[in-house]
Amino acid sequence: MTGGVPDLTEKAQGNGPDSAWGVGDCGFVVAASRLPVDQVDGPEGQVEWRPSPGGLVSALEPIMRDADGVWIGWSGAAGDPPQPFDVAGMHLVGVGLSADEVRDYYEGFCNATLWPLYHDVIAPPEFHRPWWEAYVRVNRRFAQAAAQQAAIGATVWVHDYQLQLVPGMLREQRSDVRIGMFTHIPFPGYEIFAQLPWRRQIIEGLLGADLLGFQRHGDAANFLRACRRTARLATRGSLVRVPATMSGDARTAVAAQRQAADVSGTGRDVRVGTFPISIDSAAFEKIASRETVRARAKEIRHALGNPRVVLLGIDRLDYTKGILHRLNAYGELLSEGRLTPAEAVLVLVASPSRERVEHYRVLRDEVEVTVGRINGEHAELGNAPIHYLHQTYPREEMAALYLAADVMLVTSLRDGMNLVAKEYVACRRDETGALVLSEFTGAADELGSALLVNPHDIEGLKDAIIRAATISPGEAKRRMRSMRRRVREHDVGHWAETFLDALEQAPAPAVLTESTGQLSGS
Ligand code: GDG
Repeated sequence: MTGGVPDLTEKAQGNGPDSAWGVGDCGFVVAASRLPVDQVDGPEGQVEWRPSPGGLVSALEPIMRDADGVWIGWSGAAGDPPQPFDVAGMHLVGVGLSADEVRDYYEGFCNATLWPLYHDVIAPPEFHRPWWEAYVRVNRRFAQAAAQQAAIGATVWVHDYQLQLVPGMLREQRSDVRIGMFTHIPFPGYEIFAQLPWRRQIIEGLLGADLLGFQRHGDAANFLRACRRTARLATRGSLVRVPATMSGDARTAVAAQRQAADVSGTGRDVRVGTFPISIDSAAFEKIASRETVRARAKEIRHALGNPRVVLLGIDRLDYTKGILHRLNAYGELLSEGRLTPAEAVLVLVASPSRERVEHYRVLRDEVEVTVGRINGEHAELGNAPIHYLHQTYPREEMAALYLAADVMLVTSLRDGMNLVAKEYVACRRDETGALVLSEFTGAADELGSALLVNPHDIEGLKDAIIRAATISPGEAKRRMRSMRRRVREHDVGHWAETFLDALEQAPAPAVLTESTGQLSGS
């Protein structure tokens, strides 16, 4: 296949539907925890849906339209799901979550167990059996919805850590479908992953896919190691060759490194690859070149007092993003007089996120106390060194902020990719600006011309901020040019295309020759 659209005429050889859940008529199905829409109030108070801005939607929208695909997801509100509906040429099918499931599955197992565990336990993960039970229940509901939509021989693309059991559950019911799974967040080292009481079930669930995609080689390697360790712990399990690793990016010419591991006893080949996600670079560039957006960027600088250097951080307010490390480094630079509030201003956009989860509430308090302390110590009347915005902005305003900023600060302690770094680069059409980028982001693998930092090393971070704030136009241009080339050529369309191409090349779905061979005894 070329062009990223699955060949929907292909049918699995000799595989009748063996599903108690039924069979649909859709050749391409996406399952992601959220539907790609936001609910808004219509003019007469009626419910309306608007496509939510985001890279995944813009990458998949054309593919969904060409393939007449269906997107399965949760609307974001507790209660019954909406009836299937169409938005922007996409067919959307809602999966409902009760209020208890929002608490136990979404806020609990997804955001207070898996999220901290997969981000190297920056916050301690919590393990609760009722949360796990809700995770199993909701994953089964998603798998069932996918089975009911997928035609015989369909391609099903499952997304992220919220749905790791879906590939295995779907495979049990539908041996005819081709299943791809992409994990947007890191996959942790085995010593951390092994803490999870349900690690074996997660590995089994993931191995239901034909192709598993990760952001970085390290994530894929961690997953393979978890497979091998899980297999070793199993008391039985027939010989299988899984998984084979491959590179999702042919142009980087990383040779496919085939590995064999006796893992699951499923009798199927599973492939594992690295597919770094990206943004719709052309769309960002276009927004950033609009006259209104450029004028807004000037207005922002003016509102900040036209300082010599505008520094910018934009993140969801999440403990993985290293917001406190960034604040501490900036605060020390002010205390030491290496930066003054008159010459440098930090704009800190921290969009509200997961506000009902305890760690997020604590983090918000810590960030706000720290901002208050730094501003209290260093502000002059009418001249605050930090402009803190706990708000969400339209994409145009984001682009204007990117244009207004001389220095972009991305200081994540752990981040699957970090799209903000790529968005900043895409907006800098005049090749100015400097990106300070944590080496613990997936983006650091691709944007080697950024000023790479270890955010735990506050002295190193301070030096990098000063270096970025005083960079020569020539050096900034050289660095930005090379990053822009990468982001332009490897956009989100390229990502989706390479993943779907690789999925199509995975061995054809086969009738299982033996039992699904559950691993046992971890
Ligand atoms: C996960 C992984 C991986 C933020 N505030 C506003 C807003 N945003 C947009 C940004 C960017 C997106 O949200 C955030 O993406 P990141 O990649 O930075 O981070 P996560 O949300 O943690 O995403 C991450 C990603 O999945 C994709 O695989 O890169 O590692 O953690 O696009 O622009 N957008 C608007 N207003 C805001 O106020 N419009």
